[in-house]
Amino acid sequence: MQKPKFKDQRPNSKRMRFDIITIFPEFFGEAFDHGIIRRARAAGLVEVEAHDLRSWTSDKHRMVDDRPFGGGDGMVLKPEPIFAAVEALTGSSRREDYNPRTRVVLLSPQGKVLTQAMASEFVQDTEHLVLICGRYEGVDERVADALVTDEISIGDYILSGGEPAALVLVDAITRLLPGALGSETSALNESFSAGLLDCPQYTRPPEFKGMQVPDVLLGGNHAEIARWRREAALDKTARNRPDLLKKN
Ligand code: 9D3
Repeated sequence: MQKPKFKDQRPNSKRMRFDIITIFPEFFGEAFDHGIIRRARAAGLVEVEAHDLRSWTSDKHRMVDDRPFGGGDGMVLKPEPIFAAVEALTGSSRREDYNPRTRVVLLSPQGKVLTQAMASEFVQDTEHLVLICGRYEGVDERVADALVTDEISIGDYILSGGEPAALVLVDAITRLLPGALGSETSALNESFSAGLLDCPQYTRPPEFKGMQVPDVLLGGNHAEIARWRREAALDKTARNRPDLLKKN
């Protein structure tokens, strides 16, 4: 076997395509044109496209929703346009037949709550992510049964639809792709202080409107600075996220 002459500069090269199915494609506007996501797109690490669910309707009124069987308020997204969309984007409307590196996510209040570990898992084993944005009172359950590989919520509060959640998921995943940040340094820092909130940060000026930057940060004693930061992070975590300290 031939020995490579150079180390691979991108040993964990990962790319990801996101297809978002929504009744409000214009919601996403310039959302992917800034910061890390813009740079990742420019570098060819990610592709993101929002698709209008109505383009997969075939009736005159381009209906995407209907009244719930059994009665009740509100409307339910009907299955046919969503099945057609997923079939067009993945090649199949049976999740058993997707490419193993394709996942179809339904953003819904009934989903598993998104965590950093779930975002990392998507980066590890997925290259094509199809995101279905829920709306109204819900989505016909046959979508979850036949098409969806992962049903995800972003937290315990009520949104008016899945679109903001899709943005959150694209952002959380994209910044983990190798090369999207100045990655080595930043990924390292995140595991370094895992389980605690970040410590407070200050920049110039050292006094602003009578408020002082802590003296220890202005001196050069790096051991003292490290100890101050650890304690400040613990203090902030105890006050704002006591749940993080009760774990482990
Ligand atoms: C659980 C609330 N439902 C009771 C009748 C109604 C309902 C509220 C909001 C049904 C759908 C929605 C729209 N929300 C989402 O599609 C959604 C969501 C959310 O509301 N919170 C957190 N994560 C997500 S991901 C998608």
